[in-house]
Amino acid sequence: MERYYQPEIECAPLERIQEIQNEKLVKQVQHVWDNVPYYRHLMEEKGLTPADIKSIDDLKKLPFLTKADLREAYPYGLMGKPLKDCVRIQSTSGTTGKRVVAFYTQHDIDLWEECCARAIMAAGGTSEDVCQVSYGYGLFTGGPGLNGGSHKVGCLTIPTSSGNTDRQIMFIMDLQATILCCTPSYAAYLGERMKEMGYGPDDIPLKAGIFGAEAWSEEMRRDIEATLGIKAYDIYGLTELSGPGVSFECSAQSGMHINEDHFIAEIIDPDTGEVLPEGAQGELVFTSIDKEAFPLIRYRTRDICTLTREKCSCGRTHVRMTKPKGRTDDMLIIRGVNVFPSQIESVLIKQGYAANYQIVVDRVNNTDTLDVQVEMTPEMFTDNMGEISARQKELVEGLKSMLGIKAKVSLVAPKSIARSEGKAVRVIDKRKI
Ligand code: DLL
Repeated sequence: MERYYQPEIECAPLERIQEIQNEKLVKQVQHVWDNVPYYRHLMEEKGLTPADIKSIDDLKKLPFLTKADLREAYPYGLMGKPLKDCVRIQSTSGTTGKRVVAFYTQHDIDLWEECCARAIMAAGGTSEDVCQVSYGYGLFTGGPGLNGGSHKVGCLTIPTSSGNTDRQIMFIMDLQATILCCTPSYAAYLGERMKEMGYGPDDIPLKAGIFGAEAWSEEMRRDIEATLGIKAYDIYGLTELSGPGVSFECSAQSGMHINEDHFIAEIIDPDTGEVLPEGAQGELVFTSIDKEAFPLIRYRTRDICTLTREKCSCGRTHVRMTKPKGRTDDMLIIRGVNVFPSQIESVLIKQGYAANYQIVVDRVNNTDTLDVQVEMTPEMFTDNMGEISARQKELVEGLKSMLGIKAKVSLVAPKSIARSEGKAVRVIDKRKI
């Protein structure tokens, strides 16, 4: 049986959703014009005033916001409310530049937690469930977001945060946790550790996992589902817009429903900025139409995906996005060819490896090199060089046919690649261009 947190809005007819979006967009543009001089200036540069925005059809007239704007306006330049009305910040790790700091009023936090509650109920969660939140707590949005959602659903919440894997497993087993929330790479690691401890899928009380914050393949999903004996649901989000729960999967496990009463999604051509039709692949752009403290209009996420309004078997009507294929900025260009780490991962998993790998890109004598280091599973581990080189050859061929370019493959011993408790670091690009 499909469960909904707010069925009247999650299953509303498209006309109703558009009505809500029209109304909220007009209000939001006025709010930003009145309170965010940075964005007002961008509108003025285009000769726009709030009177030009009458409905979602006018959205495309508005200027984009990018990560560069967030950096320029850091820390307070995009705030829509005075400090006295804000109650929290969350922040990204800042590994690719200055951190993003997002602000929240209590209203913003309530809406964010409702989005996470929708995701938990879509994964089958009820107040009978024991929900272990193993995303990091603190500045990262994963822990606080799912924690709040879990409370709203009424689950017994175990706020383990990330790390201390054996303690995580102890809580899952002792408290009979039924829902696990963490990154997919950490879920795979927990599964690996539980297997080593002798727990099979039938011994593990979990029934569902809500995994996101990084790209993961369908093959990895099947692997995690088999090891933990669960149904694994994807969840997407970004700090700039609130955190997890911008979109989430339902029982159909076929794309993530975007919470369209809070966020308007567009797909654009990343090179020209042109809005693309439904079904086309491009960069995902969001306008937050409900946020007070950090209202972003036409924010370019750099995530690449497609949108569909095809009817979903779960009964929800909100538009679905595909799993992000990668980011415009984690797309590697190797010898002129666009390569996404997710493509490499799907070849590895198809050939029986776990998702323990690292991609090292370098430039030697002006030529790009691609070195894929992947762990053998304990079952395939051997010191028979003939066997290893046959496996390597098979991988080189699989990668060549997926990517169109040749990669060097190094098979390494089980457990030699560092595990991650949060987002996994998959790519090391040593090129200095
Ligand atoms: O990762 C929020 C989050 C926490 C989402 C927990 C889901 C679960 P940031 O650290 O700001 O926020 O990173 C946002 O992570 O633009 C995507 O590139 C990537 N990302 C997030 N969810 C997914 C997903 C959180 N399900 C950036 N699949 C986004 C692929 C994802 N990529």
